[in-house]
Amino acid sequence: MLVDVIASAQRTVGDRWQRGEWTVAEEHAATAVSVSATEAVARHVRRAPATRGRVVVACAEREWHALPAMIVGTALRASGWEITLLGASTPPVRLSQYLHDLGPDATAVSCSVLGALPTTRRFIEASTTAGIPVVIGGSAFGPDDRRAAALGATAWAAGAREAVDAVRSLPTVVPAAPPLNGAAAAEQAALELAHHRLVTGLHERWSLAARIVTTDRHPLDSLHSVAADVVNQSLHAVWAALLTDDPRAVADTAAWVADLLAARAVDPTLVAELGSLLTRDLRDYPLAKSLVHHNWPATGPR
Ligand code: B12
Repeated sequence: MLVDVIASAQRTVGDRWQRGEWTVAEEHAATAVSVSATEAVARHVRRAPATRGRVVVACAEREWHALPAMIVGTALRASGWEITLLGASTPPVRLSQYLHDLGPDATAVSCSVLGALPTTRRFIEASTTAGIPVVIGGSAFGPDDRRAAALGATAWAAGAREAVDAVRSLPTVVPAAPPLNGAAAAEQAALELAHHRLVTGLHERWSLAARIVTTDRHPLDSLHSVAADVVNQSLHAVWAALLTDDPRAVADTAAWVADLLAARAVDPTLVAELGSLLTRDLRDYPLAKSLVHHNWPATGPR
């Protein structure tokens, strides 16, 4: 039910927003129904006694997609684990406090957006430094365990059912996660510090800004809001590719941008234009610049 009905319905909701068929308000209304349905299932599974240990289920800071964590937490509870669900966007220091107070057998971290991968790494550090294994999942990791392994997670799983198997097979104690690739991690940290400046510059120069129409009826669905998401997501994709050594984060985000803009009848050459602007604005960050240059498809002159 959770995976086949709710998770699948939510992906349809996202596709409809992406294609411009549904407004943000419609997306929120549908998600509220899914949250209520998941809570009903969670109440039902809590009636059975917990027969295994405890798992802390959390979303890293900057991650507002709380429903995937709820679904995975409910699936774990249904298979006998006691769960503590921390909800959306939890600061790493708060996670550390919970780990200290509860001493769980495992931490499960859900991450849907690429921009929350740096804080997910901090969660992995907090958990493994305490010897507690950490299983991670969510759409920010893509289709396989490459990003999860690069971030030092103990395990990755594709879905809620697989999460149950993964938690069952975790070791009891783990060593601290190894350090990340120094040069790439340093560049990602520098990009995070410069994020506001880079976003402002891209907004000023990307021609989509000049074509913005904000409707009174649906201001949140205006091109203005979509352009803001696109610029943010594009820079976050570069962070993700740097931290996880997975350039697919950049290529996939370029494809997502192309879909999003095509559905809103935006001139397709603006996708390539954004790629060129990114390459130019990232000139002081050689690894990032090269990632965009090689992975953002040039659909027009560069
Ligand atoms: C609802 C929703 C929101 C809601 C979330 C509310 C809530 N209470 O959760 C709100 C409005 C907050 C939101 C905000 C945003 N969203 Co949003 N959102 C969605 C939507 C429609 C559904 C999310 C969901 O519930 N999915 C259902 C879950 C269950 O599916 P799942 O992620 O695949 O989870 C499965 C596996 O990944 C795995 N799994 C998940 N977690 C874990 C954890 C562990 C430990 C394990 C082992 C496994 C595991 O198991 C799950 C079940 O099988 C998705 C569409 C989509 N395709 O998911 C977009 C989507 C994720 N959002 C998107 C975007 C862009 C945003 C925003 C940036 C834009 C905006 N302005 O709205 C912000 C970012 C906020 C932030 N910083 O986090 C994009 C991301 C695009 C991309 N390429 O990364 C998507 C894909 C929409 C789209 N088609 O473009 N969003």
